[in-house]
Amino acid sequence: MTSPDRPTLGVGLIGHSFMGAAHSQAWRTAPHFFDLPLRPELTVLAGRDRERATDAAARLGWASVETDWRRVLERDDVGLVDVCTPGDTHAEIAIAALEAGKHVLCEKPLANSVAEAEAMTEAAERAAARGVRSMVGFTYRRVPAIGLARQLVAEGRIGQVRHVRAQYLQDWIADPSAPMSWRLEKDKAGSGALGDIGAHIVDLTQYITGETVTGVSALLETFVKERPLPAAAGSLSGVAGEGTGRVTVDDTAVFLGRFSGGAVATFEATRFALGRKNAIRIEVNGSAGSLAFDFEDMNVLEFFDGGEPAEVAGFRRILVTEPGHPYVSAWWPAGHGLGYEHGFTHQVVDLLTAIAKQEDPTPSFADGLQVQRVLEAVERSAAADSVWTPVPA
Ligand code: SOE
Repeated sequence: MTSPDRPTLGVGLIGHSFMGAAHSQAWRTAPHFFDLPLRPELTVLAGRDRERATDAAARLGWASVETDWRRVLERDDVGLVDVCTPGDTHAEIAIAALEAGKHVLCEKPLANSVAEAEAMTEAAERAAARGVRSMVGFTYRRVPAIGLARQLVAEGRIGQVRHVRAQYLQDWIADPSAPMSWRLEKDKAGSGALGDIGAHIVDLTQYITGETVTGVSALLETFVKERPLPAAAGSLSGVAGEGTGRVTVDDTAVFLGRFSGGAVATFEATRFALGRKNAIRIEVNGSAGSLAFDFEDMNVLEFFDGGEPAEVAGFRRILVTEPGHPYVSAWWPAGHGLGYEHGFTHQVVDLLTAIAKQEDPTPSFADGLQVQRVLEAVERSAAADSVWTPVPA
């Protein structure tokens, strides 16, 4: 619990859909479970449509509403801007906020292109020199089992990393009659499964291994090229109405990669894996052991210790709910487990702690830019078909 006499930090949230709601619960909850050096205040929520924004503010706990994000930046009672809008607006909002002296938390992927991510990183570096901090929201880093996996790799418990196997599997658009959304429009989202969920597994595998992806060979595919337009006016898709709209992003991204420490990797991101809802599956095989994680069983990390006698060796399920595990001591007694929303709460805790210590939080915008470079390399590789070898009929 955060003491009421801690200094406050006014937060301005831009966007109030799925991510806006997830971030709102984090800002609300964090001070009740963690002893924070700064007490966040849910000062203002911004959304273009006043009625919808007012309704969201009431539902999510925000004290006031603006319909233009620029007004949020002008307010003296806002010290931090939380960007939860589609990717096409990240660069403009985040750069303006940093220039206005506001700390920034920006949803992933950082931007829609490497050029935008570079401009954001430069702005972040200029701002950091003035004590203004920024972070990109690769939230899953804050799942306790992921934190433990990184710790075990760093301690050498699996030896040298040889294989990285990563999948992010969802199925919410497997049905061809699922409607258009901004996430299926390239000019809004930048890319499809690649940027939306592939970005997470690129970041997570780099975070766990402490290495970076140095090259890729990729395939992208769009299975359903036209979808019904959503009926609702004011939808973020910007294409609401009758008839169909064109899907301009990938439905799936599959790629091979090499890591800086010599490991080889396979990545798969799809929203067409029927039956898989939010399966982030990561397996890392090293010279001395292996680790495996699946977000659909997110309180568990599987560990194989290659040093054990073969007769008794085997993957063991570590229930990552002990007070000694990352973040867990603030929550429930051992065995009671955490959920999707806790990662967002931990993100806020780490961000506020770094701001109070006058340190740069991670993942930084530079980390977001590096992931953006991997995404762009995947797109270039897929477009070039450079290593694709057709099989003769
Ligand atoms: C949609 O695919 C989505 O909401 C992603 O955008 C999020 O980053 C992920 O946490 C869940 O799925």
